[in-house]
Amino acid sequence: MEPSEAWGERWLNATLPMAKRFMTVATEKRSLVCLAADRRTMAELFDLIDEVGPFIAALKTHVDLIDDWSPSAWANFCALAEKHNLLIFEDRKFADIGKISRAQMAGVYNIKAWSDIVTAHLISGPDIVDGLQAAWNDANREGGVLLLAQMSSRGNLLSDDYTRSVVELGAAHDGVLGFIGNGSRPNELANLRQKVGQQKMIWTPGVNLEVGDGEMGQRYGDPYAAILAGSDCIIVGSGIHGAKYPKVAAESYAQISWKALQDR
Ligand code: 6AU
Repeated sequence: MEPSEAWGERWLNATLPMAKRFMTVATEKRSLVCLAADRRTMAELFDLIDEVGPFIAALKTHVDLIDDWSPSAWANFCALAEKHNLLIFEDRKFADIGKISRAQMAGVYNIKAWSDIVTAHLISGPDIVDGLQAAWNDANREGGVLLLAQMSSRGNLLSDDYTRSVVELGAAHDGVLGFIGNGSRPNELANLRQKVGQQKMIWTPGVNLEVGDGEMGQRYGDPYAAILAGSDCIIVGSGIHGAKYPKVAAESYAQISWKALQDR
């Protein structure tokens, strides 16, 4: 199947190259799953990717929680991601002013050199997106920013008014790939899709086949319902890496996500 057929309006309206790249990979792999690869050591990370790589479209990292991180190990990680045809999404949740966020894309981790996507809060205003895009530009790379419009954790401070402002500013910005929308509440996600319109993507954490409360205030909703409500990518962590058989779990999340895209 061609991505234009699988994605319909989303494909036609997308302007950022990274949006089309994601939709192409997701179509090739028949999976709208981004693995939240929250592993503490490089060895665990490599094992996990080797096991579930064929069933996912993107890898979400928190580069700063790995105990034995090194530039050479990370180069191997990037090569493994490429081998499995995976986008690399660093969930850094940038929040500072534009020029500092640009500088934070460099430093020890040098995120600008290997990330395809990063997350940012819009609390400091829209220049943060320009700062992040400038950093990718410095590295001669293309990237896309996902703005946190909602969060999955209980008691978070992202009010409806705040969400509306993030969507208004973000929808008009070329450097924005889309928004993080809360998967634990499919009705909130449907409202978000209405506000966002058809052009930008919505990526969704807080999903698990076992819906309900997770650890430390995390909440989970149903992955199929999230995509029907307008999400374009389910971000799954514990549902895959915490399963007894991660490969089997990844395969079922992939199948469910692909079916949901056909059904919506
Ligand atoms: O499936 P889990 O609960 O094991 O993992 C969820 C992953 C984690 C969080 O950092 C992330 O999703 N996340 C995010 C983002 C931006 O991805 C936003 C949010 O509101 N909630 C959330 O859990 O790696």
